[in-house]
Amino acid sequence: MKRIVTFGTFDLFHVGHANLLQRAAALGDILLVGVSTDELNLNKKGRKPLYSYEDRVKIISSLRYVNLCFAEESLEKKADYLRYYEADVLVMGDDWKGKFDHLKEVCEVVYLERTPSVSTTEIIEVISSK
Ligand code: C2G
Repeated sequence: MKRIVTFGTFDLFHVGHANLLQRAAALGDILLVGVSTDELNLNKKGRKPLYSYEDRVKIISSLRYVNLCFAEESLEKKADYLRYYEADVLVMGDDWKGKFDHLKEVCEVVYLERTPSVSTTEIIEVISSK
């Protein structure tokens, strides 16, 4: 059983998120998703996501290619999460390319190409300008 782990906020869930999770799942047998908590986002981006942690987990867990969600409470704990969930592969979008190479000592690290022309930030900007 090949276990894939990925991390993200997945706020205002969109097709770029779906593509990433679907392609991550296709690399193995089980997909586990570390969903960043509201507090982590507050520290990281200076604001809480528009969708709460509970709602984001509900949406992501509803996808047929996701087996389990867990809370990502700290960016620095990635190695611990990967070991705890016995990850064979860490998958991230290529906006993170190179950032997690040090985790190659824990498991394989794969960066997948981002879906162009869609982002949570852009959706917020478009809606705010209406
Ligand atoms: N993504 C993508 N294509 C897009 C937008 C996002 O492939 N058009 C991918 C990102 O590369 C990431 C995942 O979808 O792998 C989740 O994106 P975000 O919610 O923006 O995640 P982020 O806030 O970058 O959090 O520990 C790392 C963080 O938790 C990642």
